[in-house]
Amino acid sequence: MRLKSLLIAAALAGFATLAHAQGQITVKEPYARATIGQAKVSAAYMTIETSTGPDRLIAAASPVAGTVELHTHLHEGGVMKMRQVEAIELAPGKPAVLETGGYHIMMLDLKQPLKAGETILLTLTFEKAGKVEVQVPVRPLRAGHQRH
Ligand SMILES: [Cu+2]
Repeated sequence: MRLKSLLIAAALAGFATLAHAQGQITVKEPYARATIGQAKVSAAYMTIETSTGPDRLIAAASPVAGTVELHTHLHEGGVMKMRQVEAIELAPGKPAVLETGGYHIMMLDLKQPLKAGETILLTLTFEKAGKVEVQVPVRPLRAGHQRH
């Protein structure tokens, strides 16, 4: 339900989506969080669509990060925790939505600070579609959106 309303909101807003299409995979609205100070971690978010059969995002990598993991957020006893996941599922009409408080691509051991306005390269690996390269703009952290 939440996904549906998000998509409708996006359609109503009518904003031009920054879409990267590669074969059957389309990545929309990718962005990564700028880092604060010497922080060595950040996260990337996006919506990933597939036009053919079901697929799974199984890995990600970036030249700016030593390690990149797929994460989700879980509520445990009223506390929000991150957990690594093996894969993020997607299917035609059921995009993988990576967003604040949900699935995200966790970049660890960053080799450089991520500054707003820059673009980083992420290589996504899908079980069926294989590798897809995405140029990800870095966005500033905003007050009230410190959590990832
Ligand atoms: Cu995480």
